[in-house]
Amino acid sequence: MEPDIVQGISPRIILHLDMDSFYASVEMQDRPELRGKPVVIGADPNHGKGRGVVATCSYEARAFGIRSAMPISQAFILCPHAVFLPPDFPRYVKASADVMAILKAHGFPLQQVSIDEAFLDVSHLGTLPAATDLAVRIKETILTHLGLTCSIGLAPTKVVAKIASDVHKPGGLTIVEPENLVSFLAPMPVRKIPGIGKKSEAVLFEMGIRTIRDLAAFDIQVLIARFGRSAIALQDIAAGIDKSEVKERDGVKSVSRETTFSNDTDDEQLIAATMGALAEEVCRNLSDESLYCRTVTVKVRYQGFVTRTKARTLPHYMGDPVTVCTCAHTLLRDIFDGRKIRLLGIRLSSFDTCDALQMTLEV
Ligand code: DCP
Ligand code: MG
Repeated sequence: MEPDIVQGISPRIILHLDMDSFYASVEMQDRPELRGKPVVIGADPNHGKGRGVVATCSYEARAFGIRSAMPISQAFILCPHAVFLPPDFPRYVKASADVMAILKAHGFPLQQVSIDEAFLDVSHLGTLPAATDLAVRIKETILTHLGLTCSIGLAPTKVVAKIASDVHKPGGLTIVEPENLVSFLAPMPVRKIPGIGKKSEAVLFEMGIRTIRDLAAFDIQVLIARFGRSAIALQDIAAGIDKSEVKERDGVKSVSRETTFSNDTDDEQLIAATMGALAEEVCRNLSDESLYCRTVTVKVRYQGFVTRTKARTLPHYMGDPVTVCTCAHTLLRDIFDGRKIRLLGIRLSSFDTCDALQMTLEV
């Protein structure tokens, strides 16, 4: 198949932006005395006995071999004199919203994909030089207004733009012209393809597939036998074909989860356990979307379909199941009237970031 350049149709121009060492850079911006130092954000190292992992670290700390998701005890061994800081999530959510506001101001379709990265479809600019000018301006604006650096990739597809933004980190700007799409991808290790993790990489290695070129040239029937129908999309990506669009999403209003008991109940233990499970679920949805909330709402439907809700807005942003569950229990106590319960639900709202899906999941 031909890569994503069809004669007569202008190739799309997709911009992918990813902030550099995001949490660490925000801390270094807020505290100038940290700049230039190895800074590690994550669990308390507790003099090398700490449990938990590194969330991220400054590029100065990366020079010592420290990486995201590494045990904090190992990071302490690699660089005991690093500055270790606990994460300040509400601060990062605010910085993320500031970055997204700068991106949104240009009026192009925007898709935020994590706390520190987003796609913009800038095809309407018409030419790569115009898109490059915009990328330079975005980098300058983020640096001037927020004191933060980012890396940008410009390419005809989302996948290639994302791969490109990572090539010259930190502070990079990598442009992949449509005619260079295939040669850009070909020598890269397969792991560079978003979605190929350690496990898939190992399976591909076993099959003798190391580079994206190897993947593009491999017998599709053998790939399908091993990976199922998704092998077709995977091989397309390896060949530079990726039609996925930059999907604008409505601002999230709430994240909620509710469950209907198989039999109406007033069993306190069952109600408490269900509330705990609901709190876990909604908090997982929240963290999947990089959100924090302030308002917890409990919904109770009694026998006979009478429904009551009660909400409480906390003074601070939070997103952990313990806080949510404690708050939900207090609210339930306030509205519980002794009747048997048919349905129980928790909703979280008042978010500090604006770009995510509206989600209501039925159990
Ligand atoms: N993060 C985390 N745990 C991970 C990976 C990331 O908590 N295992 C958090 C901290 C990061 C933020 O998400 O600052 C963004 O993730 P990135 O993968 O973009 O990493 P960084 O922005 O920190 O570094 P880079 O410059 O490589 O993008
Ligand atoms: Mg980043």
